[in-house]
Amino acid sequence: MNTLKKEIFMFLILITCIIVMSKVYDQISIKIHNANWEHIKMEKHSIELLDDRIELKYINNLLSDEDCNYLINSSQGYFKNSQVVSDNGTSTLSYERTSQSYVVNEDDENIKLIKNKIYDFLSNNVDSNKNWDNYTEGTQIVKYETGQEYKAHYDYFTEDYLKKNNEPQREYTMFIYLNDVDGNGGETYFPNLNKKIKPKKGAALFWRNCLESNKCFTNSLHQGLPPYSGKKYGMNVWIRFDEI
Ligand SMILES: O=C(O)CCC(=O)C(=O)O
Repeated sequence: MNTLKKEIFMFLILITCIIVMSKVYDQISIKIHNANWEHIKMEKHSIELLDDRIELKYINNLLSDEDCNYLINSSQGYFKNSQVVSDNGTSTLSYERTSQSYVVNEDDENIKLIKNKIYDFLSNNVDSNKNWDNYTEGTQIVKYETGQEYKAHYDYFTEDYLKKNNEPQREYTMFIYLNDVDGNGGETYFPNLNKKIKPKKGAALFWRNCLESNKCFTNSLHQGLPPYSGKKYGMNVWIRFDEI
């Protein structure tokens, strides 16, 4: 082999080594990353019953800081003005809901891991035999800028809506706080229960909207109060009576 050939050969060996090393490094990083997610998955949440009339529960530490940051960061640039659903099934803008929202990409592997924590909660506390993925609507991230709000409303659908749109009723709601909100403001308020809950990163509220499709609790009336300073991020998981 002349010198030039030797140099080309050595160069190719070097490039191959770099490619192999970078693949090995990627695999190791993925393993470490997944191990961290697994570790976070093991974090223990605690549950406090706030009001038994609607089975309102406060779940501390449902999601980790890393989960919340991931959900917030991966939704940047996608937010649109939030809408409300009218009885004929169309979604419209409303002065009652001034936040922005975004339905997450359910195919994202990290989102799947986060959603598994929610399904674990549902399996351990509601029904261990259901495939919860089939009962939940697309998960919605909500962002409130200072002063934005969602006025008092129910999450369950009216009978009119259910008649016109052949869909199962919303049985439960889970609302997860994705950040801490500075000072006062940004609480979730249940006026009929006289309960005001302050957002805490990773904590969640969980309540029952209806006992049966047409037996819904007016005590589940709730509102998202406006943050007085900074932003509030949350995540809605609506759970139906039947598969959707
Ligand atoms: O922002 C909140 O605390 C509650 C949000 C809410 O009720 C909703 O998005 O339906």
